[in-house]
Amino acid sequence: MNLKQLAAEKAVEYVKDGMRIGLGTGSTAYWAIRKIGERVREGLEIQAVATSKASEKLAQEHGIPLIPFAKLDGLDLTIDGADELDSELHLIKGGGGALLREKIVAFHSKEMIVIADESKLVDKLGSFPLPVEIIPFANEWTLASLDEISANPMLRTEEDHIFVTDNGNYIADCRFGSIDNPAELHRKLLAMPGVVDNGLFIGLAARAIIGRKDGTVTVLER
Ligand code: DER
Repeated sequence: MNLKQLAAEKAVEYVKDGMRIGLGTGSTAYWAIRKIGERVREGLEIQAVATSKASEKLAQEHGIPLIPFAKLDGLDLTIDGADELDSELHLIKGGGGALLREKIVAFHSKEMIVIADESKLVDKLGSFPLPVEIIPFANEWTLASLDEISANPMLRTEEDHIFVTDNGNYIADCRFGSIDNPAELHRKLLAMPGVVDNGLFIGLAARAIIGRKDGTVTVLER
């Protein structure tokens, strides 16, 4: 079993009958969706929403019942990965380009459990470029605004074209270097016209489940 699978399957132990679940996005969340699908086939009764078109497709393939947002007023638990997490469970997410839907789903969940292999643990956020979702309109000016705050933004591309998120937006991968105050940077970015959201998840995750190289799993709590 790989470290991502180890963490993901431990997190799925927190899923109980009757829960409304947010399904994350990425290669770690993949294992959680697989395991939830297995338990659904064994009789687990849950309702779920997905944080990306890719996870929606995966959930359907695994027989997980997806419910329209209009029929739910929130979620009990979201299980999702991260690109980096620090000791206060501040996260950088968005490596897979799903940060906006992931943040909305996490925000409306009673609990968010982060799942990761131990390589994602950092003392300070910022080694991983911070994904910032921006609208296409005047993106050149938004990129210039990001550059003015030392973001060193790079518009994300996929093969030979600009990467477009599930929401029709672009992603600027920003290299701030070590981020001393993630909460302050998060606020500064949200105030910038043209920026939709960013990959800093502050105060959303209460628990992290980490797969360790020695085959153990540790649970970190804020
Ligand atoms: O795009 C995302 O936010 C993903 O959750 C990402 O941060 C983690 O992806 P991984 O599990 O494939 O490393």
